[in-house]
Amino acid sequence: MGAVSTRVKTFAAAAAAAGLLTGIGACASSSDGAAGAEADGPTVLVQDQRYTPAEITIEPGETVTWIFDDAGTAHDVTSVTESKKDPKLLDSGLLMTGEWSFTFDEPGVYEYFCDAHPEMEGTVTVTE
Ligand SMILES: [Cu+2]
Repeated sequence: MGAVSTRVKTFAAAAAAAGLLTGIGACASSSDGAAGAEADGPTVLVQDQRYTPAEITIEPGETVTWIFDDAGTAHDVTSVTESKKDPKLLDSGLLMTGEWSFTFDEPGVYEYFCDAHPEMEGTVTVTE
């Protein structure tokens, strides 16, 4: 029995060395990052008075989900527009918790900021 379990451990070590377990590790860590969220796609964490990551690049049709979690401070996601009269593509409204998602169908560079904290800025780049 002792010999068998030794062989099993050896196999696991060999598999890890061969990179077979690397993919599993990567999956586990990415789902940890989205813990508590059901978002299926790129996410931006709204925390510590900033967006993380502040710049994100996606493909057309992808949905970005902002996760609001800043210890009771409300933030939003508002499009930067040339004039205040321009319609805002992104306008999440102020949120302290929860999520807000937007699906980007058209290629382009979408700049946004927090209406309550204009120094908070982020960019979503949608590739061609
Ligand atoms: Cu804010």
